[in-house]
Amino acid sequence: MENVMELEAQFQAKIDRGEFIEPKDWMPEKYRKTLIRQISQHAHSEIIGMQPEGNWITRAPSLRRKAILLAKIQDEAGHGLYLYSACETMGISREELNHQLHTGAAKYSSIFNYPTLSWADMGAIGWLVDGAAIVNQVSLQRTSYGPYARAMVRICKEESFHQRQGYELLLSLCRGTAEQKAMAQDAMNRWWWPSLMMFGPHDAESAHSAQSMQWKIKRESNDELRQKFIDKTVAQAEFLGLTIPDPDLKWNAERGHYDFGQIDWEEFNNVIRGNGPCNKQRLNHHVKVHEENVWVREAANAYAKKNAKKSETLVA
Ligand code: BYC
Repeated sequence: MENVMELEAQFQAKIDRGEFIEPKDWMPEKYRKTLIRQISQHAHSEIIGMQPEGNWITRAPSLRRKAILLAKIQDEAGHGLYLYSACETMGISREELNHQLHTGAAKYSSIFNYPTLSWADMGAIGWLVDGAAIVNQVSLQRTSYGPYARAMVRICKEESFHQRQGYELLLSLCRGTAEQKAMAQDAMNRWWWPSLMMFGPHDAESAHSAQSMQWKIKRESNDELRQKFIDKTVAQAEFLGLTIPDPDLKWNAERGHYDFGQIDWEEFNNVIRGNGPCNKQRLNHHVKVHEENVWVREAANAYAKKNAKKSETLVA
């Protein structure tokens, strides 16, 4: 019988060879727990992330914009479902995952605790929030856990449409009246810094990074991904004619990257501890809808049971 240390060495060697870990493979308990934490946080983010945008469906300024926004929000629901399924392959139930969200044991992305105050926010979320999410998720396409990596491939294709629709929305506003342009700038001012916070704390402060990098759950660090996002977004802001609200943002030829100002980590910590502007509203809404829709889950379970019985009878 192989001992745990041997199994762990084989597991790490497999990861080092660049192979995927699949649900039935042996894995260290901490690898399983880390992935449940990260994938469920990711899934909850997709689902909670529908709320700030859902707020604007009835107020979209045209049928075209409404159709695009609806399609995007439906995509987020789909992303949540792929991710919950990937998470369930690690031996945890959907019920337990929801329980963890409702009791605060599981987090969701800090970004969704900010309010959406104007129509331009739909553009800023698509461009900046989905833009930041793509940078992170492209990297996760090569994460070591097979079901998570494969979910990311599909999600990234849809996210790139989301990012473009947000950019196109803002471009229309920026080419419109002075008031529309000001609305776009106001959205940029409010969403820029929270978007940078999506990548998590600095590497030196990141509790999980070292282990997650060794297991190739994370392929690039929080700071590397944040820098990538900034570097590719500055020119896009310039094309829109919008000013990034950071007086310290400056090209550094020596580094080949943009330097940027201090992130307000106190604000970030406050938001992830549950005290951001909309934390309570977001969670209460999720709990309320979850309770109201208990009949849907009961009906789906009854239907599945009936079908299972039918196929049992057919086999017999
Ligand atoms: N917000 O050691 P660290 C979307 C927590 S949704 C909240 O660096 P890790 C979209 C972290 O959990 C996209 N919490 O952690 C949907 C940890 O807390 P605990 C969502 C954060 O995991 C709708 C502690 O801080 N994307 O695209 O190694 C509409 C220490 O951090 C945050 C994902 O979820 C945060 N921003 O790295 C539009 C991507 N950052 O559990 C768009 C998947 C950190 O120890 N996740 N924390 O108490 C990841 O890539 C990684 O989990 C992170 C953090 C880079 C976020």
